[in-house]
Amino acid sequence: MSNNWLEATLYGIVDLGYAPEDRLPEVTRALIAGGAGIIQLRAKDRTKDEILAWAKELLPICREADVPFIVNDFIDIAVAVDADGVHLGQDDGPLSAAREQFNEPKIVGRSTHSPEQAQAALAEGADYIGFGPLFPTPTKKGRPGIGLENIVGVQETVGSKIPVFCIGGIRRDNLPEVKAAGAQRVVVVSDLLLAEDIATAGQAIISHL
Ligand code: 3NM
Repeated sequence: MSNNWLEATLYGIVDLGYAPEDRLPEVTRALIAGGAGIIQLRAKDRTKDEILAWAKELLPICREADVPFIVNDFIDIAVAVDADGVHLGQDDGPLSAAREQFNEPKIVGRSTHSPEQAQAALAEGADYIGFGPLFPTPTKKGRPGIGLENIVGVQETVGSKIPVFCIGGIRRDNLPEVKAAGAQRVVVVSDLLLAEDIATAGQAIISHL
């Protein structure tokens, strides 16, 4: 895997809350065609057997496109399929523990919800962070929006070292506002996955960043 993903401005998530499970390869290809430079499989409340099977199905699609394939939450599944990395939340343990389970360097990302958490993830050795949710979002229920005011600061401090992907409630229609607040890279889940044409929607997002 190359380091091209470090330039990614759009992070695509194949989220089983929106993507129909019989169309995951198609959705993955469309996200990549839309310009997603890194792809994550996210399947909340699904069995590990299901997630393992989907990961095996999607990994080769990402490999062929030289786009890293990241598994959300489950280090063991990421290791089992030889994914390109894992994404962990605040409660998913130290990043070093995840890194130790891979027998070669892999991408380890962390969700962060405040500037302090963003700094801590950098200090802990995260390869990238998610920063959000900027706005409340049904995709991640029960979390307040953190707003736009800290993006510039996190972008300058953390974003000069590792990619910072703003996330949470970002849509094509509020992207100008998010960009004006300093975001350089974004994760867009529902607005992309529910778009009539995912690839075209992805390209539109990238062209406005
Ligand atoms: N993580 P949408 S917000 C998966 O802040 C996720 O860590 C978040 O989905 C975080 O683009 C979020 O549909 C949901 O709002 C993003």
